[in-house]
Amino acid sequence: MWHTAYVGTNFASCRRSPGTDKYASRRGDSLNMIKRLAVLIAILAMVAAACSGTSEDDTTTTVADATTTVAPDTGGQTGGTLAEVVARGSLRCGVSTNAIGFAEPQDDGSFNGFDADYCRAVAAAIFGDSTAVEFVGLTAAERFTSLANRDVDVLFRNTTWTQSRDTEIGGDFGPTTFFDGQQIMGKASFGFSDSSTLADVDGAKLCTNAGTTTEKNITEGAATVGATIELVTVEEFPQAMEQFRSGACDLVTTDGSGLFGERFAAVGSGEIAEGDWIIFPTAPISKEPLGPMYRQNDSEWADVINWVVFATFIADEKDINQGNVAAAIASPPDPEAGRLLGVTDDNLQTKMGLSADAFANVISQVGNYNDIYERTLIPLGFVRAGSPNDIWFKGGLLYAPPAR
Ligand SMILES: N[C@@H](CCC(=O)N[C@@H](CS)C(=O)NCC(=O)O)C(=O)O
Repeated sequence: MWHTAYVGTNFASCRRSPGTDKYASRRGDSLNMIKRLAVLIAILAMVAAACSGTSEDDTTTTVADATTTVAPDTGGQTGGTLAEVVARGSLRCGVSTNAIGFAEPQDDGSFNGFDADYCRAVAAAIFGDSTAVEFVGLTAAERFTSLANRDVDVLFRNTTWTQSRDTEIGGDFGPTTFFDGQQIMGKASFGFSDSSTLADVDGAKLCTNAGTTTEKNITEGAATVGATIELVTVEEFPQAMEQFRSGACDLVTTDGSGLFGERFAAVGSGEIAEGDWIIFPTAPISKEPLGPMYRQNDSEWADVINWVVFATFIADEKDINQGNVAAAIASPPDPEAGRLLGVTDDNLQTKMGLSADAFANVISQVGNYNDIYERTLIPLGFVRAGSPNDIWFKGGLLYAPPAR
């Protein structure tokens, strides 16, 4: 039954391949018409091949092909996303449908959370208005197709940077915004404890969402330690939690951040007591560097996304935050801060198609990395100090090139 849900997604991605229409509308001359026909034939062949299979790898191939063939031919490194976003007047940002602390849907259609705030930061940089965002909640399985089809401009969607996503899927990745790792959650009443290991999943039924690194890690990991598991994949992670709650699944697995968020909410609502749900193993079973993903070969857009993220890191390094940024603009604490905030003659941000004060707007409207983390994750009990998500000179992995 669950497999059917996944297959449904696979076919949906095939149906959307009429993204070729977009390709057609972007090209006008006869030479391009010939190229278009050739591409169309190639796409039809690819679609036929992709639709004949049901594995995630097949889905992947479809997305990769859509990306590389549908992208407008701009003859270089500009995929046109910045111009498209500016013309539209808002950013279309792909986020999770519901990930506690990262992308929580609100009544007005917006989302709150760490990833959602990075969408707002990009909008603040481009428009000077952090509210100029159209949030698009996406399941894990549909996110890459959505990006390839230009339904969204960027993904801030708990997306792990992997080799195949960076290459055959047709994406590029910006700086990692959250260093994560996959873990498993079980019930203490079933005998799980903080010292439980991956081998302890032997014989268990595990739930997770489809189209993720999670599925592959647990399958490989369990096999490596000789554990036999039954893996149930659902479309959205909250459905996996329902199965876990009802006992239909013994265990759930995803990025540790997702499990901590779910457990925190369940304790907070009084559903469970502290200690009822155990997250293990203590050392995650995978590396999950989460960050922005956008279409490949769009260097101009990549610069914007990357430097918005770097700006939040650099401001954090200098302790320039939402509360004191006005003072820093009036009197920059050092020359680099002046450049970052757009108050020197360098006008660095204008070199990437933004206004000089683009990053000043990011910091004043959304905040630096620490502001974002404190607003969205600290309330859920996440600890930043001493984690990989701390700034490099405090022992973490966050490191930005100089604003020069
Ligand atoms: N980081 C992994 C997993 C991403 C993922 O789907 N995570 C879950 C748990 S945090 C999620 O986003 N759930 C929200 C949803 O399904 O909308 C990946 O990129 O494949």
